[in-house]
Amino acid sequence: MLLEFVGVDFEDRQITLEQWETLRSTTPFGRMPVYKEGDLEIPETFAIMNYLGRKHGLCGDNDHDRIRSDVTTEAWRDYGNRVANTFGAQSNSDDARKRFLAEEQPALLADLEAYYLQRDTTSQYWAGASPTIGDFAAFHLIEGLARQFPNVLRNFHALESFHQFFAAQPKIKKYLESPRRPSALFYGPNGKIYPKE
Ligand SMILES: N[C@@H](CCC(=O)N[C@@H](CS)C(=O)NCC(=O)O)C(=O)O
Repeated sequence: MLLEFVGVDFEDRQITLEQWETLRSTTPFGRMPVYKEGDLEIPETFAIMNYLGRKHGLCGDNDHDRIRSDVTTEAWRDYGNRVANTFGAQSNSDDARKRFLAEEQPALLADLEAYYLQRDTTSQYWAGASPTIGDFAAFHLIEGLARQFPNVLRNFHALESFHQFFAAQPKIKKYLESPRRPSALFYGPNGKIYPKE
């Protein structure tokens, strides 16, 4: 999404699980994603985002905005990890999943929204007056949330409004409407993590 936004030509090389068995040992940590550009090979999502952010001016214009962008990125990443741990682990009971949706998720989203509302700018970006990688991290997770649990965002008007604002950025809008967009942000046969059917 970040590469689409800055308008760089790239190949999104998605692979099958079968191909992964052979490729795994060729990656630095046995994990995807890996970003390649000439001789550069960067593992770790946020190292990749930071590299692209620095290269394309999406890391904030001053320390204040840089910090807000990083905090936004990390806080949404934590939220994403909680979702993945709750729904990804086979061992989790249905009760644990229901509890996450009823209690933990609303509390996490309330904190994230409170942080968003603390910004000292009239722009709708998370950090300063222009886009930063924090916006991409936030949008990625909010977009997943909107697909999974469409009703939840209705309780978080500021997050919902950011979601609409960012989705309407011309480059993002074009990407979201294109076949280049992956069909599932999370996993499951219908792109749903819960309920699975
Ligand atoms: N910290 C890494 C985590 C990467 C990661 O866990 N990737 C998973 C997919 S989301 C993976 O490659 N799993 C395949 C495997 O472990 O074989 C990042 O943020 O990029």
